[in-house]
Amino acid sequence: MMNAVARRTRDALSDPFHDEASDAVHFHDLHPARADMRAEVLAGLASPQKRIAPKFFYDAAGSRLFDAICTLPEYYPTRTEIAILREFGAEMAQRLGRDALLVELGSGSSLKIRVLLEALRPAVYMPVDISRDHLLDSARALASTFPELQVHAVCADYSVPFVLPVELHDHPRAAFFPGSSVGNFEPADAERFLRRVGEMIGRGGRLLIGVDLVKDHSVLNAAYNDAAGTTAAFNLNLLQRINRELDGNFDLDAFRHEAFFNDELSRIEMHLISTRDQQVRVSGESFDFREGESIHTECSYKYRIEGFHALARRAGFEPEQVWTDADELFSVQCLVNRG
Ligand code: AVI
Repeated sequence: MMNAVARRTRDALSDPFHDEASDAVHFHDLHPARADMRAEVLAGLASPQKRIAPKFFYDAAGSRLFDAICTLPEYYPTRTEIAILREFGAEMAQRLGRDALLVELGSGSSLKIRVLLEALRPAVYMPVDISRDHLLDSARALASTFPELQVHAVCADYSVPFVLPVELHDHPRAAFFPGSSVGNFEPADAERFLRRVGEMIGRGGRLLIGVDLVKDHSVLNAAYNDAAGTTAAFNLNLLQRINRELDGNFDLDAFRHEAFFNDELSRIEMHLISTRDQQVRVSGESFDFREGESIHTECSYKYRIEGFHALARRAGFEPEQVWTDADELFSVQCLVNRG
């Protein structure tokens, strides 16, 4: 088992830390600002519609629960996207071109890119993730499976602008953003985000992006209300995290998970509903809840292909190709930056 704390030496070329645990991994720490969880949570609980941002789901327990969600029978996005990547990987590779500088945004365990790497053969794979240790472990594991691959792991918050720490002028640039994480942005924020990705990959750069599609509401509702209660546990874990990290006293038995498809806004909404009138203290401040009152914790937008194309065009991209499964549950789309 590798040491979780990397031993690092300086690399003369691009000034990353060269990870001695794996010859092929270069580590660039852009020192992402830590979210001010206390200020954000207190402001969210004080607003008329109480809210907590979904980025706070992902502490260690939340990340484990999310991994479990991805394997649930009702949660179709992960397995459907992987099947699309498997089936059409060669075509995707043709679109993106070999020998690219391939940036993966929010790479997590780098599981999906494994399906594509054989066909893609990028010059450099650059996973970007905010979670330093997880990023390093995944980058090392990947480098040991693909010993020829140069891996430049970048610890950064991809949701805010950052400059690529490695420039490869002779190689095309491409980005990979799977999982329909774009659906967790408000559409205006998704557009801003895509525009920034466009700036990062430059004119002519290609983005391969996973986008979840509008479908039968019963399928959508089941995916966020699984029978095993894993999504409920994931949602409620937020309150446990606040109790632990922000000296809160949420009674987890006095809140329940609720998720539903909001047809008008084309999004799944997740909420935590207070099951009684109560007062909760967080970081020394009090918040009153009425019975039935909600904390809005997540939006997961679902797109029609034309709708997503319109959004991509507003962000300076031209859609090139769309791959879907036979039931059109999920799509992987190739966009080229015209900006
Ligand atoms: C990470 N994201 C794309 C997931 C989604 O489906 O919106 C998060 C999630 N929330 C509940 N289940 C999964």
